[in-house]
Amino acid sequence: MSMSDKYRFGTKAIHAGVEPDSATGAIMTPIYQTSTYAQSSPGEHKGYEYSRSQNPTRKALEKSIAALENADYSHCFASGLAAIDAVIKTLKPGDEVISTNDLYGGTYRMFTEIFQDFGIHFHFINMSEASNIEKHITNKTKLVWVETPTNPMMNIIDIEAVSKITKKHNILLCVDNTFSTPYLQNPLDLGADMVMHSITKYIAGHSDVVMGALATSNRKLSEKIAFIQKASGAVPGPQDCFLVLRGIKTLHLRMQRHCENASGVANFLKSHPKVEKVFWPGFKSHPNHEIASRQMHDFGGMISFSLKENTQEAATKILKKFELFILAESLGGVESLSGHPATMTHSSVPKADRDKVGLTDSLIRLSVGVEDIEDLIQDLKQALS
Ligand code: P1T
Repeated sequence: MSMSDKYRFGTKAIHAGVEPDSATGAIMTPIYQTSTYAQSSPGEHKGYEYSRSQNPTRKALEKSIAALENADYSHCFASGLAAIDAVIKTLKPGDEVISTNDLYGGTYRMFTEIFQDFGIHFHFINMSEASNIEKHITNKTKLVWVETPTNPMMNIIDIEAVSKITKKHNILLCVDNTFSTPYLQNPLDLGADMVMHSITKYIAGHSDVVMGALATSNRKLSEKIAFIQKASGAVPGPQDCFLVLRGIKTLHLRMQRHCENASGVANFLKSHPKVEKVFWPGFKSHPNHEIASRQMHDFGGMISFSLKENTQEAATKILKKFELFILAESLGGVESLSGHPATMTHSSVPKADRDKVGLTDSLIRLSVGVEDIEDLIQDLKQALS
């Protein structure tokens, strides 16, 4: 029986992939800071030849992530974008991808400014209604790219409904699960073929690592990804793998508090007179609240909100006044962060496209950390006053 079948999430977070070191009994996975491995005779070795291909610290992490996502295989990359890059490299010129139209700006930039030039075509569409996908499918469609909740509008996409469509048409479905984390949502259990993470965020959890991962139970797909990982070479170093292994041990505890605090922050913002709209899937009024309640265990730690005074200046004023919500790119660390998507994370998305999805100039994104909620509310009160 595998770790995934036998244990619940918190137990897997602490134990999956990790065994006492065979040489010393060390409880924590050693940092195998080595680029290469001795061979007793050409081709005779202990399963490790060169650290771009395999490294024991990375292997422990890959096993852990596979267990958390109920996957058979996982592969780690030097960043979230490097993981996405590997997925798109499984395609060929002429292939088409259907992607959600509201997604991390860096993913959009890679799709439109790198891979489009290699002859891969991307259709960015609204996936709030999964059935909308079907009308964009052609015989060249090879991949559907889903991010849910989306960055930064917190739209929810019905993974199970999308997977029914992709299965019917024999198309691969990959879900960027960064905002949800495997604690809140397991896309493979809902029918996706592959799940992608910016490990940089909640999984590492302490804003000290940049890393990405893919997980799948499709052996052929895993072999393709392993080949690209080795042949393109965007692998993480063992020190970073160690830090992520440590971070994962508290993923379930951190996520509980992130969700609790985000709920408090969302409800505070909703009743504030300067706030126009709060984007958070936990509200019954969120258009896909019912789907979020079904496919996620809770609603996560990310919130966006717009202001009645819809200008960049109004947003900047608030962002500069925050004491705890530090103004910075990224999300998912223990500390609260704030961001201005229009000029920061999503500046590479053209303004017309930003406007289409509601990413207005006054939109502020919060990554709600695990501090004391009273202090976070106090910080919001003073910044909005
Ligand atoms: O930064 P990196 O580890 O390469 O991951 C890229 C990425 C992929 N997918 C999602 C949903 C993401 O949010 C990100 C990175 N996002 C930020 C840096 C940000 O501030 O939104």
